[in-house]
Amino acid sequence: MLKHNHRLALLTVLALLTVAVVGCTAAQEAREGKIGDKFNWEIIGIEPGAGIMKATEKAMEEYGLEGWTLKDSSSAAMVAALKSAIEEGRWIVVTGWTPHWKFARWDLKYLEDPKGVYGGEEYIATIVRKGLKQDAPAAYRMLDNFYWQPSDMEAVMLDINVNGLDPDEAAEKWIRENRDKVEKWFPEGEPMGNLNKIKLGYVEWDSEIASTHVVKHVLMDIGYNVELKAVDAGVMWSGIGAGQFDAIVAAWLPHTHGDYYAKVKNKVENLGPNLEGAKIGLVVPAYVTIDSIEDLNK
Ligand code: PBE
Repeated sequence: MLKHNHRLALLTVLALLTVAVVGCTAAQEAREGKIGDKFNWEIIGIEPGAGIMKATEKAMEEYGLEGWTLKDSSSAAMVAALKSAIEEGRWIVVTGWTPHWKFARWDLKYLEDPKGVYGGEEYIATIVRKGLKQDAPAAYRMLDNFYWQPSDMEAVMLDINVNGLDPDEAAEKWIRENRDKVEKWFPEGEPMGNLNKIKLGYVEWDSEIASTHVVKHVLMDIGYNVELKAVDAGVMWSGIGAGQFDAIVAAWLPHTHGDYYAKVKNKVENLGPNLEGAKIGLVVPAYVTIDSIEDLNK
């Protein structure tokens, strides 16, 4: 009886293995000779909570990218993967966004998105907790006034990521060199208020490292103590909603962080764009000879 059972078990295992192997071969055949081979069937992503990751999952569905995986990593690891692929002339596709210093460093292009999954032009907004206006009127006014150009943000990012400055040095340097712009952000006559320490939440995306450090140093120039807290995207949004942060300058709207924003909308105050002309999408080196996300299926 025992023997019989053993044989049955063995046969079942064999049968399952055969199904698995045949299945694998079918999947392999479906992928054979396709463009995905040139990319190792991988899209190099960033931190799991980023809006661009959710958008990319949706894009993979809508463009029918079967057999592809979206690799979680970090913004720094994504850039490292891009760098080594370019050094070796390999094909690579990454989740990318503008403003970002990588476009100044390498010759890159966005893949066209004819289905509009990535949502077109974005702006980055400043969001504060309710009550900040009363607690720290001068800080509130500065945050409300904060507005700059993609080229400004890129200059700070380049100093950090290419010229080797640390984020505080890069922010101070930019402020020194752009006094005319920064003076327009200063509060005019508003009192400091009762709160002397301003807490800013942010995510360690290169763009947000740059903006948050610049705002930190301007608030310090006005006379506040400033604490920065690096968290992931979900915590940044729940934190501003719960009033654990006084402000964030990293709200990518209307699309990228649209669902995060919807959840806290009624609990926060939106001070509007601090930068316009932002964008997210899939990015490849210019030498990659395809132009559209649709081509990833060829
Ligand atoms: N990013 C940079 C973020 C917003 C800022 C595009 C990586 C995101 O996808 O959530």
